[in-house]
Amino acid sequence: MSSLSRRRFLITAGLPYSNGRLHVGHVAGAYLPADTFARYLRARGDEVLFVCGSDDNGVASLISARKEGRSVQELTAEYNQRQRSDFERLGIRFDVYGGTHQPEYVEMHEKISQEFFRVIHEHGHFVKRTTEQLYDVEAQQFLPDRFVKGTCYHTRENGSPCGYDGAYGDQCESCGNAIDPMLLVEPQSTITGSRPESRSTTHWYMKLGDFDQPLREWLTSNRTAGPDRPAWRDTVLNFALGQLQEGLPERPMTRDLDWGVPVPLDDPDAEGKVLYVWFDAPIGYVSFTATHCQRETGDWKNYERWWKDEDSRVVHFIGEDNTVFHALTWPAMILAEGSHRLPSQVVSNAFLNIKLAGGDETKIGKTKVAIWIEDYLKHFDADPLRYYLTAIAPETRRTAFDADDFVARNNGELLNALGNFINRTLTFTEKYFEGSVPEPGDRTEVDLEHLNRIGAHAERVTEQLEAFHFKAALEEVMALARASNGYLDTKQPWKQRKEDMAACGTTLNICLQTVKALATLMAPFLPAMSEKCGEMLKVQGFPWLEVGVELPPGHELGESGILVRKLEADEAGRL
Ligand code: B3M
Ligand code: ZN
Repeated sequence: MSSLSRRRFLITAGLPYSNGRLHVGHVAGAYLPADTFARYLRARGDEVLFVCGSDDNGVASLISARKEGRSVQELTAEYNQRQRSDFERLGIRFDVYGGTHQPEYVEMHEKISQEFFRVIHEHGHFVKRTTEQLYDVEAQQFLPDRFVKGTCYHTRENGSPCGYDGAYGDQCESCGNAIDPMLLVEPQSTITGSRPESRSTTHWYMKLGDFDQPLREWLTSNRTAGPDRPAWRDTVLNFALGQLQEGLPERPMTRDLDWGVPVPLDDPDAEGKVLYVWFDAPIGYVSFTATHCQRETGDWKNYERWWKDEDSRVVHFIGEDNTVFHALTWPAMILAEGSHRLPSQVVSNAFLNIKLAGGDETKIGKTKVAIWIEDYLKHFDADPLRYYLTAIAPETRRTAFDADDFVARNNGELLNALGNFINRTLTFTEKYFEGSVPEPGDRTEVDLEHLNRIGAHAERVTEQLEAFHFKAALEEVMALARASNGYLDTKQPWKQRKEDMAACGTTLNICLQTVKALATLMAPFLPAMSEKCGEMLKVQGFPWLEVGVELPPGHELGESGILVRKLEADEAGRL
């Protein structure tokens, strides 16, 4: 495999709101592909920082805290911990996991967010406006964002009205458009359920339209591959360029709330106001990097090598409902601030539906049907979920998590193709070659063909990963596993053993080289299984570029063990 030079990647996955548990849709949408990519890059030897943390500010947490009758600090601290633990147990390994209002991160986060705001203000991209806003008389407060809901007034790309009646005051989760709460049809306070009245208040509006032209040029240039990145997904570009057709509107970037980052202006109108959560949340990526650098190097300013250096690439992984913010608003903020790098890639995935055993396919809902990670992990290992979610990844369109299919693929693919090949190879070697790598001997045409196949598959897995096609990359790994079973069946070492022990050794040697290659190639997707292979092969770590480097004859192996558990059909009912 060709060896490329060492690159630098700052990878982010959308910051989960710390007001609830994580479900499989979250994992499939952003965290798993991001982790897969980060693991691949680390194995390749690239310089990587994988950054995430909780989105603590804003109305979502306030609403949940109010519902649960406790303080928002307490609520967000709890969910920050629980989500962090879910990620850890799934093998999603961030280099830093912060939180925009968590004790160790909040100070840096406020400093950098306020600096962004001040600089954009100085550059003249805000306008202060006093307007009528929705006000809940009973609760005695304004109703920004999710404090109000109503019917969506947008028109879909196909020209039909959206009309979704659960649209929040910040965004319609049905059509993906940003919402001006004043335009919502039949608005209703989510605090008291009452119909709000309007009162006047002052806010800072960002003139996003100042960046229509540069954003359009930048996004259009991402249609084709650049020297250091593949073309962006059409789903992201079509949506973002579609929004730009009408030009971006002014958006208020401050709120009448007492939870969030205080507005850093010396202006009486700024009192009692905080930054809009979607203004400070993406800056979380930056501020968590800075806290990490402070911790690791003693100088937070070192964050700049990730965010400002020419040779650093920033890659955002997100769910589709966050596209508008990552492909338009955040880039506009970056352009307005002027010193940070635009993302090199925004990888967005569609939503995941759910089909529980014996049920119908439905959308995942917070209170309705979902497969919670905490529940899943009570019964199953992480890697089968990682396998399944990548195999059905909603990369270009919505797909469904089907509980029966999960069990079927675990047994039919992960166990039968991958697990069994590795298991057959290792137990055979243990039994007939005293658990050490046999001599390669005289390799026949069939043997050499199989070795070449490993190289060819490895090239294709690499190509697909570089293109952010995780599903296709995993399919290549599995294709190699199936071909390897085919090789084993063709060579029939159980027969060779009785006729020609040296020839049998050649076969097993090649099978063991294949196991090592599979362990290398599966590592980004199935880290626990790959690690287990490492123990069984007594190999520490699987550098990506050494996928074709062979285990030397005589190398002693560890003890073989079970790699994949067979699931019973009725276990689908546990999901
Ligand atoms: N907190 C996640 C969501 O919309 C949102 C992402 C912020 S990323 C800067 O569910
Ligand atoms: Zn809508």
